[in-house]
Amino acid sequence: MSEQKSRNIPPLMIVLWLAITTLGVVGSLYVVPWLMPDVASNTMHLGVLTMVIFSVAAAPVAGVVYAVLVYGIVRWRYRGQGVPPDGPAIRANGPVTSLWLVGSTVLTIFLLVWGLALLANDQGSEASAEMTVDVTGQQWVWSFAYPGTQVKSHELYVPVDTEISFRVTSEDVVHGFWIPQMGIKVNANPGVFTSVAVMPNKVGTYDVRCTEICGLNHAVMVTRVHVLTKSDYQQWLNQQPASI
Ligand SMILES: [Cu+2]
Repeated sequence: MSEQKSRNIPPLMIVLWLAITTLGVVGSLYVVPWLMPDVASNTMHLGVLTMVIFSVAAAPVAGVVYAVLVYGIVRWRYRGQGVPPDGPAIRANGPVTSLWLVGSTVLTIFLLVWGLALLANDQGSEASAEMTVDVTGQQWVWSFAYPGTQVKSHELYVPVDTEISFRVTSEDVVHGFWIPQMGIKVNANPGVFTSVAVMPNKVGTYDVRCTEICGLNHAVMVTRVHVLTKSDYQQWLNQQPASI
């Protein structure tokens, strides 16, 4: 076998790469969103979009790995006796090493820029929030208080299309306040307040879960968040007893 011939990428490997990459792209576009929770805020929309775009970007890389693996198993299997001889070192192959150096540089810079742009664009804050809800975790229940009122509840109620800041703390150990469908999560630490802001954009009932292992019943430290229309929310607030 000549030196020149061993440097070429076999056509079958390119066909395998194209097929696996296509499969990966189709899977990223259709399977990834299907695996993600419902989308109930713009924050979550951007989260799902990021998952899809990063999966699409990863597809050609995974394509290279599996194409070389499958091709190697089929075509490069050693059928002789004893220890197989080494092939030519890949580092000596200029086109292949340049391709992967340039490819991975472009990919990582793209992921970095995308991530930073998203972070800068989607930072809800207490400053711009239209209302605040106090969230308290304790073993093993969530409590919500609505400042400016005497109302407290164990299921969360919020109005739609309103930027809400959650002021989160804990009565005992570290808990984690998570609303999967809104794409927000922040630790609930005893003695301090952490905050996270979001604008729910879809009326419905979603999950509140604890994300820090906080003791025996951590797994069942769940409740619900009801996103109501603004008038329904006002009506709910007015119907509550002064405190519980
Ligand atoms: Cu927990």
